[in-house]
Amino acid sequence: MAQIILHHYPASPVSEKVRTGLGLKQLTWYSVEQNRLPDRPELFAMTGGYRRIPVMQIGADMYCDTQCIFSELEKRFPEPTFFPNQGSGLPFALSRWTDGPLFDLALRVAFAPVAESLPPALVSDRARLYLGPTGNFAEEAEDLPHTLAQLRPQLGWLEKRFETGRPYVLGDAPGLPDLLAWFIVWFISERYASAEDFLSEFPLLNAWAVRMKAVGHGYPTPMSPKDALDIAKDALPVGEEQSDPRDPQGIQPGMNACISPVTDSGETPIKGQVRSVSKETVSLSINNNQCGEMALHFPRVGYRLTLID
Ligand SMILES: N[C@@H](CCC(=O)N[C@@H](CS)C(=O)NCC(=O)O)C(=O)O
Repeated sequence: MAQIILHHYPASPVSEKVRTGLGLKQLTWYSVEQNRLPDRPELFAMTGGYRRIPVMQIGADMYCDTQCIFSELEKRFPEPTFFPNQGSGLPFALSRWTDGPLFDLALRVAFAPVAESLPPALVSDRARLYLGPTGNFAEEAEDLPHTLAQLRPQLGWLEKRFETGRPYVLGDAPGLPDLLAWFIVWFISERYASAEDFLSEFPLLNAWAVRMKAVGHGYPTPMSPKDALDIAKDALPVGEEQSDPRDPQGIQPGMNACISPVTDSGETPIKGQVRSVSKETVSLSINNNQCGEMALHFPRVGYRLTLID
C-alpha cells in the first residue's frame, strides 16, 4: 500500500485544504513539516525546486499543486469520494474562484493588518509571491475596508448555499467544494483578529465550519525530511509514459521542458524531461544524486509549460 507523505507546515491554509481532504477519506499519512520560508533542501532535491506548499509524495512521485493532489487521492482512494452526487467537473471550476480571487482577498485580510509584527523576511517573500513585484502589505492594510467589502458578499454566496438546509455544499456528504471553501474560512478565522465579528453575520457558514473542523485530518504520523528523501531514493516513479496527440502545444514524452505558475510570482521554473502529458496534467522526470529518478506531476491549469533545448 502506497505511503502518503505530505510536505506542509501547520500555518499553511492551502495545506489545511489537503489535511482536511485526508480526514474526509480517513487516511493514514506521514507528515513532514517544512519551513515557512523556502529553506527546504530535501524537498527541493525531490521537486527540482518547486517552492509551493503542500506537496504530496508517494515513493518517487511528487504531486505538486492541490489540483494534482486531490485527483491522485481520488484515483487511489475513491471512497468516500471527493465528488458526491456525481459532481466531478464543477468542483475544479469552483477551485478557480476559491484558490484565485477568493484566496487573494483572504490573504490580504490575514496578512495585511499584522504584517508589521511578522518577520520582515516572511512578509517581503509573501508580498512578492502573492502581490507581485510592486506589492506591499502596508498599502493593503490601508485598503482593508475595501478588501472586506469585496470578501463579504462572496462569503454571503456560500451562506446562501446552506439555506437549502443541507449540511454540506453538495448535499449530505462533504466533498471537494467543502474543502475549497473550508480553507478560506479557516485562514480568516485563524489569522484575522476580528474574524469572529466579521463572520458573525453568516450563522449557517459558521455552523458548517464546525462540521468541517470535525472532519479532522485523518491519521498523521510525523516524519523527517531526511526519511522522506530516503524513501524517494529507494523508490522508482510509477505510471506509464503517456502521450496526447491532441496536445495544443505538441508536447511529447522525452522532450525537455520547464514549468512555472502563470502568475508573475518570481518563481524559478522547474526543468525536467516530459514523462507523460494529458489534457489535465503533465509529468516531468528529474534525476539527481540525492534522490535518483523522480516524477513531478503538475496540473496544466495555472502553469505554463515551455519547451527548452
Ligand atoms: N496553487 C498552489 C498554491 C499553493 C500555495 O500558494 N501555497 C502557499 C502556502 S499556503 C505557499 O506555497 N506559500 C509559499 C511558501 O510556503 O513557500 C496549490 O494549489 O497547491
